[in-house]
Amino acid sequence: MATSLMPTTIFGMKPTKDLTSFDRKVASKVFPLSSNTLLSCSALTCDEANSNRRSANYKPPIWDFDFIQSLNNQYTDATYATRACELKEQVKTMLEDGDMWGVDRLELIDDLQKMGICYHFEDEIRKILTCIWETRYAKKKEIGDLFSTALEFRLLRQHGFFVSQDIFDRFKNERGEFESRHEEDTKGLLQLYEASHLLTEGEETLEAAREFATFFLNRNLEEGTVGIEENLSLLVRRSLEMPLHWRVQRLNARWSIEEYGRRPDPNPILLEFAKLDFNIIQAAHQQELKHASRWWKRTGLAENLPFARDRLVECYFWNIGWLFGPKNGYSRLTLAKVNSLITVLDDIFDVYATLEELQLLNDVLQRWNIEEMDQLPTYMQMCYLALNNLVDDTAYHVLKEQGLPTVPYLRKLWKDLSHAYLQEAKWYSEAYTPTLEEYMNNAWISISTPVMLGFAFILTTNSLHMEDISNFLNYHDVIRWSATFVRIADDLGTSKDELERGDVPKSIQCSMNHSDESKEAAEEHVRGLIRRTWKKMNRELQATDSVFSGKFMKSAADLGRMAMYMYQHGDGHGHQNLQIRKRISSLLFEPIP
Ligand code: LA6
Ligand code: MN
Ligand code: MN
Ligand code: MN
Ligand code: MN
Repeated sequence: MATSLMPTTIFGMKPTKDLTSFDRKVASKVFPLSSNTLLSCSALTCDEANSNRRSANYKPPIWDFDFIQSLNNQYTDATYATRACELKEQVKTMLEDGDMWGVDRLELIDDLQKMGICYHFEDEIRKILTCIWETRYAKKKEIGDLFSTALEFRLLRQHGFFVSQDIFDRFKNERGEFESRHEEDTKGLLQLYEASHLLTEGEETLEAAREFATFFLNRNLEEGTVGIEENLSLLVRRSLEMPLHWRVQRLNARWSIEEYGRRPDPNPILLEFAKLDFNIIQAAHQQELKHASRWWKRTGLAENLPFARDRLVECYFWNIGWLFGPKNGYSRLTLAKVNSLITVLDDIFDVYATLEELQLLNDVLQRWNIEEMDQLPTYMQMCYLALNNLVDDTAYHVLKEQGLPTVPYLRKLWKDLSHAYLQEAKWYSEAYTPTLEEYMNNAWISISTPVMLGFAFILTTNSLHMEDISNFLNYHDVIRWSATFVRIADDLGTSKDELERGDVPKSIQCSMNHSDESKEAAEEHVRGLIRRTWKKMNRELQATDSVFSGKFMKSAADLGRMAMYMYQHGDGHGHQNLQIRKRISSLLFEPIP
């Protein structure tokens, strides 16, 4: 038997298995051999604990500290901002141009949205849509073809104007089916498909529209129907992969700008403005990332807890998706820290710690008495103190900005997370497979979405009140729906690796276990859960009396969209697959030429 570097019999016990070099590296860092720290190994001996530890073998980060600090972006220069201002005024004039009535103007708004620059023109867009809604819908005037009807329907609903699904009735025959003359109208079908994803529960026409459009778009692509030019077929393929309504605007912007540039007659002003604005925002993101990476290095967590994922860039990247806008820099930065600590804490619970250590950690976290910290093993102390510091820093910021004491509320978010994590660790140790419902009742918290949305709510709400915060902690359904998107997307992308290394059964396995489904059927089942949840989320997004502000509702939906993007091709958060590397690189590091 090979000799291990760890003492074999500190408490008179032999390790049950040899330590790998990885274990040794971890052990020597996490449990330096002073008598003081040995005591902190709690009930188990270090040997026994270490021999039971799992490993996920996470790779080092792709983009390290030096790379991030060396980023040097010309677009922070004021001359670019000046040019952007000029262009913005010109685009505004285009929008206000009275001649451009009808479908052209709708397409312009759609292009502004797709290219991620509509936030500059919120007032103008609202004015136009109000005018359309008042003239057409209030007065029930005749409307146009499938293409313009569907486009108008989508834009109006996106902006909170109610339009009934019944406007699609005129495209149906007497049997209530969509008429066959639309089957070849690929452009119209594409708009119908996009519009149909704004459906809410019980909207059968939109459900039928989605099926009809999906079927014939696929057929037309396969048959290469005459009239589909290359650009249109690219758009169709991309939408079938994921509809526009499920995509985060910022993450889709680069692709859309490039697509716009390939059209036969792109407007040069619009194109220049979209590219410039994209690059200016990217430069601001890089500045924020530099701050975040200096913080991450200062914590020393990556070196001291080498079993955990070191994913600062990914953790920051999440937030460019769901916390958009020049005013949200501080929130994006804070949430990068939150995500990094969630990721470490999750690996402590899922990979590294023993159940006894986790029970102790959870006890200490629930009481949150910082003086009890020394009961924990050193590696847990580091995570806990980093968490405590982040909570205090954030609360200090909120106190300064809004005059409100938020420490207990921010702590509560982490306590709930810890509680849900421990539940999973117990299930794992008992080899218990919950039903899907039982699993989801815990898993929407254990995916950490309530923590993220809670921090975002407190940081981004204008004129916040204490009662708003305590209401938040009742976790309205919206929080759960957002968390459902993130949880299911994560399970679809990560559960294969998780089960291989040993982890609690995830949604797919829970579903399989209790219904004798195949894996494919179970995946379809949980994808169905995402679809059903979208209908509820859409209802709330379109409501005029939502409990949350429109801005916060959009963030909650965007966090779900972000997860669908991160896990679209597997584990984009932990596993560094090629697709996510390219995505992060093109959005965060490479300006549009
Ligand atoms: C997911 O990892 C992870 F680390 C997160 C921080 C959650 C997703 C990221 C967000 C929402 P993993 P688990 C920023 O797949 O153990 O290990 O809950 O999460 O399945
Ligand atoms: Mn995990
Ligand atoms: Mn976990
Ligand atoms: Mn209020
Ligand atoms: Mn997972």
